[in-house]
Amino acid sequence: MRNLKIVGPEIPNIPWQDRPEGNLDVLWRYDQNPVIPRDLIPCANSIFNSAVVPYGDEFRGVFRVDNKAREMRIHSGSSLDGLNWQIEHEPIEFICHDPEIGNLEYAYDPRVVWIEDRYYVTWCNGYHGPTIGVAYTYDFKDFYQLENAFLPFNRNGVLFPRKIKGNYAMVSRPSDNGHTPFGDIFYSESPDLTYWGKHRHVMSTTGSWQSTKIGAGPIPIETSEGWLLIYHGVLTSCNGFVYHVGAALLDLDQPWKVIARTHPYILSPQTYYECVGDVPNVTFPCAALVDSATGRLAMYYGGADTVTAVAFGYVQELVQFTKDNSI
Ligand code: BMA
Repeated sequence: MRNLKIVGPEIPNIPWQDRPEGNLDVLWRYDQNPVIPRDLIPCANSIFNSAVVPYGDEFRGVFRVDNKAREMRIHSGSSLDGLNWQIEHEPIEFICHDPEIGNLEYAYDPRVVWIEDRYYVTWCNGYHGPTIGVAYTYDFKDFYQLENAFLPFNRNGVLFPRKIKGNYAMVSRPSDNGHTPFGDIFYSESPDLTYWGKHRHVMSTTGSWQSTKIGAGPIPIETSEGWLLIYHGVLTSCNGFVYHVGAALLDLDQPWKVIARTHPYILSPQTYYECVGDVPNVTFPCAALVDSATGRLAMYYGGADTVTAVAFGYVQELVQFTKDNSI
């Protein structure tokens, strides 16, 4: 994969640690994990499933904070190095044209993406059940909320970083109002981020670690071999759901066409902070920084619905691994 072309910004100061000697995995964990402890800000019960982006030569993010009333909220945050974060003590209060939409019930599992001239945020938004909230910001201070993308019930709405054939594009996971014991990934397009259609099926569940449900994780990464989509896959064990991480390659022009998809997982709950917490055995990725010059990737994921952790890898190796180990 030496000649792989990666589309995206260069991030020379991307958080990084070399693969530990003897480690043969395609992703390896930061040895100072978790980077965000559950109690970083006073109101927090837990801070996890959060999204970060480069911002000038700094970093910004939107963080899932479940507060001590166990309400799910999202907060803005900033960092000089992508590892040490300052998170606002108050949740984001969206500026919204319509109180019907702006009336926040709950917000969780944010994703953030730069498209053309601004950052967009999507998240699981309570509107008579979970659906996909959409907002934009220029500065991570003022956030402007748009229409919800879909009817309930839906989760894991993840925008592509550019329009595809002139339309905004999103993958999502239709679900139910509870903990959803099923779920495939679908693709949709919109000319204006208000009206969504051209719905296509992308991937179903298959065996083992991705047998109960799957959902898109970080913003898809554009490469010359296709969109690299990191996603979560869930197995139902006799002790509940187990959340793993996998990867797929999607066609660049028709992203509902799957080119390859990992048979083994690429990360699973194995460390203390992934196995022990409010919901045990969860690795849940919501963001990936990629330095297009080197292919270095820093993936941010929630551990056990409690803390935020980082794993590293190379996009070139992930693409090769996905092709070599496809279902
Ligand atoms: C999903 C979402 C995630 C969570 C996961 C494991 O349904 O609610 O936010 O990490 O369950 O509890």
